[in-house]
Amino acid sequence: MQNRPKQNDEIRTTCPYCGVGCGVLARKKTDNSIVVRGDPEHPANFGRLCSKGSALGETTGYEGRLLTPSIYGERTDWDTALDLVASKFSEAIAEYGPESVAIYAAGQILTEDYYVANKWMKGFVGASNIDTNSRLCMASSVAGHRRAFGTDTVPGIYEDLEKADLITLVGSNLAWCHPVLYQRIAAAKQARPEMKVVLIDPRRTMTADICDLYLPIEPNGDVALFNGLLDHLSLHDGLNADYIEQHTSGFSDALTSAIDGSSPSKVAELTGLTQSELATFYDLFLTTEKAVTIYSQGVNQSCVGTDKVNSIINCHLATGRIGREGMGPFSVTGQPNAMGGREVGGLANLLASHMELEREDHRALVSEFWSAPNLTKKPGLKAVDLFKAVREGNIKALWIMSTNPVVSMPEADKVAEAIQACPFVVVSEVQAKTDTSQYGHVLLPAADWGEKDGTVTNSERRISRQRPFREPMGESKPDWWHICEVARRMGFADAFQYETTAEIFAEYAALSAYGNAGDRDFDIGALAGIEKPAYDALEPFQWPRKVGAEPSQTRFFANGGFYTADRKGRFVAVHSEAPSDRTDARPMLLNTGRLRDQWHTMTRTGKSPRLAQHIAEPFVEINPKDALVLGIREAELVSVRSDHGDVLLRALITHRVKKGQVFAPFHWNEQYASNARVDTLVRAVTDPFSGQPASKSTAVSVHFARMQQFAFAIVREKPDHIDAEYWALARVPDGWQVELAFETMKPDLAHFAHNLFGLTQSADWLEYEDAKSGQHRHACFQKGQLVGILFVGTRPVAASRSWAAGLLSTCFDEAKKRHLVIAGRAGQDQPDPGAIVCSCFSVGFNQIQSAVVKGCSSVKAIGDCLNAGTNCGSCKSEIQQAIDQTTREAAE
Ligand SMILES: Nc1nc2c(c(=O)[nH]1)N[C@H]1C(S)=C(S)[C@@H](COP(=O)(O)OP(=O)(O)OC[C@H]3O[C@@H](n4cnc5c(=O)[nH]c(N)nc54)[C@H](O)[C@@H]3O)O[C@H]1N2
Ligand SMILES: Nc1nc2c(c(=O)[nH]1)N[C@H]1C(S)=C(S)[C@@H](COP(=O)(O)OP(=O)(O)OC[C@H]3O[C@@H](n4cnc5c(=O)[nH]c(N)nc54)[C@H](O)[C@@H]3O)O[C@H]1N2
Ligand code: SF4
Ligand SMILES: [Mo]
Repeated sequence: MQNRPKQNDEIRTTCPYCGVGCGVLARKKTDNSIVVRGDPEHPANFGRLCSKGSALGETTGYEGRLLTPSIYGERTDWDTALDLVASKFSEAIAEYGPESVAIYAAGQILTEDYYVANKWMKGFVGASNIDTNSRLCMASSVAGHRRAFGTDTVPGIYEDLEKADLITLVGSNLAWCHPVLYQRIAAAKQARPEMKVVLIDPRRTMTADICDLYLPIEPNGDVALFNGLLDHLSLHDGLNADYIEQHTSGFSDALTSAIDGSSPSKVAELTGLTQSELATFYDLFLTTEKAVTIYSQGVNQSCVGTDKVNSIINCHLATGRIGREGMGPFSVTGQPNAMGGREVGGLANLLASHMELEREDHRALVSEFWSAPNLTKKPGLKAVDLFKAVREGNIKALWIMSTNPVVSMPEADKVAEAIQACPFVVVSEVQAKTDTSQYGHVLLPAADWGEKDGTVTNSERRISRQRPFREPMGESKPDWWHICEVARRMGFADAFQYETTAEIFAEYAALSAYGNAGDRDFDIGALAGIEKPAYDALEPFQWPRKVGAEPSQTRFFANGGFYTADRKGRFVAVHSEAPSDRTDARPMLLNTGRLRDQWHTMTRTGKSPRLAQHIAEPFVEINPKDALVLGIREAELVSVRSDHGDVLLRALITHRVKKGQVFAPFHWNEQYASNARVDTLVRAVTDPFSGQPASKSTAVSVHFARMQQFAFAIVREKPDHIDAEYWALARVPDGWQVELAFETMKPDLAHFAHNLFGLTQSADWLEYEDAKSGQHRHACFQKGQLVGILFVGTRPVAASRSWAAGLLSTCFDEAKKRHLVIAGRAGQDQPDPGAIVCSCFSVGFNQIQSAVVKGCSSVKAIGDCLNAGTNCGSCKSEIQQAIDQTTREAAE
């Protein structure tokens, strides 16, 4: 009885965020709020949770939820909405053919949702226009795996990360993006300090904290780096000739191609690394048998993403370091169910259960199994092409499910235009207003995490249950139900008669074993026909799990057995050059990615005050040398422009990025900032094999954005409309924080404050002005509470944000107190904790610095003294950095 579905009053479920797939114990309290903790028995996390997982309780409330279906903005009932969707899709198919409709979904729906969506589109609509945000995420890994292994499979398991003697992280900010895996590696390294960690990333991220060697590679220098490694292995007797001979094909072509492009000087040029840095890394890899190479979006999101993947896999095949304990290439998946999506064939070029769309025998099997009259025969449109087709008017009905493409797709303004131009758009969402849902003609409310029921697969092929712990809010229904109801109304009732997700899973498991004589690795036939009680009690397990098999750890390819026609693994000859679009007019390269405490387009994490504390504003990292040339000072605003759009961001001047490069997170959307959708800049150039966009390298120019006034406000109510050239909103306890800037002096600040605070009743207003410095303050109180406070100056406002946010919970019955707030130096009587480092205990940089000065010189000592880093531990590397910085500054 390891993983009971319930533990007293706690429900065992799985985190809805990243692909680590941590087990969560969730409990609903009598006031309906949710308390979570890590599941000590879940094999992904053994009780750990990161900052996002720990804050789940703050994000599951009613606020902002989509609660009822609507048509053209008018509330309606389910039957009317579903009838309309079914008839519009049917009409489009009848008039323009099955390829005139499409669905764009996400790795955040559950396997059961994914399975029926895929069955509906590929089996019954009869086209393959179902693509998902996995195209922006894992497609290059999928393509690279399929080229090398003949199947899309991650060969290793998490334990390998702990057992390895060398971990190489390529284009992965594991500390922030897969924090629990990072913590598992950190713990293993602490126990075995001889374990070495290498980071390969153009930008020095927090992940560097754990590393013995950091290689600041040139963007897209990865293929050259790994080609150089293959050459080095062959020159220094590092090959596993037996493995190459017995289990692989194509070695000599791959080596020739590697040698052609990788003279030492060429590698140094393309990677931007010194000969000595290269030699150190190459020798480490050469001499360390137990080597794991973890890679993520710095590899996948590139116009040479698939080649990058294969350049890494080539080195593992050449050394036979694959599928054995502590060894292997390891693509870490982003989303909670990116893997499940791949398994059900949730991309436009895949069929279900690792069957291939191109193979007639596979199509015949699926068609027979589904009794599908109309099985698709050819691949459909991949995400970027799909939205192009929408824009060109070729898609007449589009269904967007669980993704926010107006924020996350490259050339996002064109995507917005496309959706607006589409004759019929359905959006299945949990939030009432997103940048995408605002263009939906029909909105279908979806059950959210904690309400929905099904399975997800994590990065190590482990299938875990997401279990509900409360009823769906309002009239929301799970996504699989949306699809099945539409399918039934389109005349496919027999194939979509499911009452529960258990029935869907049982069918899916049966399909995985159907006609599978061992030529498909994805086989969970042991669960075919599973009944609901057993499904409800299902423990996390790794696939494959064939009929008769017990759950066990599984690895692939240690002894060959690939899924190619000759069962051999394939080396792929890859070439090193990656074209850049930099020009004189757009001389800098924009890199994009993630922050520790935000998730994607912020629709969930944006609700959490605790998470917003970490970084509350959209920003762009600029190297100090570039900032100097561009005349940009810290905290000023900059306009970042590409050939596709422009955004306005706060400048963060830092050595983390190299000269000529800038980095911006892609999280902010129109709900949280005036103009910070970074994907409006990103070019829609894709990898030729995977169709994955190159989201990490767009040529841009950066310009100082002159502002005459800057402001900062704390308000109790979310402002409806903000009349400022720049604004960014962040959640604080009991209200909102607003950063503002104006191109021209606001003539009437009192009026502006009135609008911002959204005040309708009489209240007590206070004003302060220092004409000499140009500083103004406006505060408004009602019934002894602050309604809002606005600080204005001609330079970025230096008031302590956490002090100001705390004013919302301060009692202002005394007039003196009110006057002090408006006239005193902001936060003068309070120590300013500084930028928040530990979100769990709200501990700031300044507090850590003063503890260091008082003698706390280790992360543990800081934890003992301030509690920082002692809950989820996601901030440990930042604490270490604060210690290092303080110690360095003291020595200078
Ligand atoms: N906190 C948080 N965690 C998340 C998510 C989130 O939104 N927030 N999202 C989840 C999802 S869906 C995903 S896909 C993962 C992504 O996880 P990661 O891939 O780790 O995250 P990114 O920040 O997108 O990119 C990783 C790194 O690639 C580097 N990079 C850019 N160009 C190159 C290059 O040419 N070569 C190399 N070697 N590196 C390069 C970037 O500088 C960046 O630091 O995170 C998951 N986890
Ligand atoms: N520039 C740049 N762009 C990127 C990336 C990058 O690194 N750089 N990374 C890319 C990657 S790897 C990814 S994965 C994407 C992520 O991009 P998106 O998928 O667009 O991001 P999310 O914010 O996760 O969007 C999920 C949406 O579904 C809703 N939702 C949540 N749960 C459910 C549910 O159960 N059912 C339904 N129907 N709706 C739900 C949420 O409210 C939200 O609006 O972004 C990509 N875009
Ligand atoms: S590492 Fe964090 S975000 Fe990822 S699954 Fe675990 S708790 Fe969730
Ligand atoms: Mo992703």
